[in-house]
Amino acid sequence: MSYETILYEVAGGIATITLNRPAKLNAFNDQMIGETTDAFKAAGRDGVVRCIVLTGAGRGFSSGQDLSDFHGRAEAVSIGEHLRHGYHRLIRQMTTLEKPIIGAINGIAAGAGCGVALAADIRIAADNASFMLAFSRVGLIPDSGANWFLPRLIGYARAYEMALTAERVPAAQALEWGMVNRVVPAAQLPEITAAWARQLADGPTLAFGLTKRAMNRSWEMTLDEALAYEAHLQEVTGRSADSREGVMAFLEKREPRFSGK
Ligand code: LHQ
Repeated sequence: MSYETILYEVAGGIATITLNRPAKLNAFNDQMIGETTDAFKAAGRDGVVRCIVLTGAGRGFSSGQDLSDFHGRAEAVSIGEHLRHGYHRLIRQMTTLEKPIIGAINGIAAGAGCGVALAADIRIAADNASFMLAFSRVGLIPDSGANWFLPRLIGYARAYEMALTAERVPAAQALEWGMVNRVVPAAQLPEITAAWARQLADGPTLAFGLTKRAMNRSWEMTLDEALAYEAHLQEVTGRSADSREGVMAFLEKREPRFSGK
């Protein structure tokens, strides 16, 4: 696959997608939205891939919509259509991809870049990274799923405050609020992300994927519905090779060797 705005690499069962427009802090133009969506689709379809890492090149994760790109056609383009055909496809591709996605947040994640960061399953942030709902600075409401993800992660009052102030939330604050899973020294972000990705890629991928599905669907379910759905999915994992291997490994007092199936 050849991309121009992102880098896509698969090694050792880990797909790494690097947003690669560093001169603009990896602002999203149409091509980068499309290529990132395509890369997630490819990672989902590739049976070899068992974990995906999303990060940014240079000093930013992503500064959101490329405003210079959009400005020129703002009169002609419907923002709603732009979202529906662009960011929404990307966000859905990420949330329905049944493999763990790690967001390695290497710098600022602003606007739609913040929404995309929040669509990852877990986030490891560099200690100099930050999150910013920049939208109100340009007279917009948060989009790219931020209105959905953020109140669930950090609660309504903090999420709304972020939208109102459009101020940067530093990594340490994001950790305290529950927006990220870990904060690490910036220089160690690649190595710590790689170690975590390795661990996930060696795990029971089917179970990891169905856990993601069960947790994401739980938001729209009653407890009874969620219990029924869990039982349904557990029928699948319970018959899997990795479940057999996990039980055997326990009984034989050794580490499991999961195949992902
Ligand atoms: C940029 C950008 C950028 C272009 C930095 N675009 N060039 C959806 C649908 C449709 C329409 C609109 O929006 C949306 C969703 C959204 O995402 S709305 C929110 C869009 N994003 C923003 O409003 C953030 C704009 N950027 C900033 O406020 C700052 O750049 C931040 C706070 C992210 C970083 O500040 P600094 O670290 O001081 O960096 P910088 O501002 O110097 O940026 C570096 C370069 O990147 C600079 O270019 P230059 O040629 O002067 O070096 C910026 O112009 C460029 N850049 N963000 N979104």
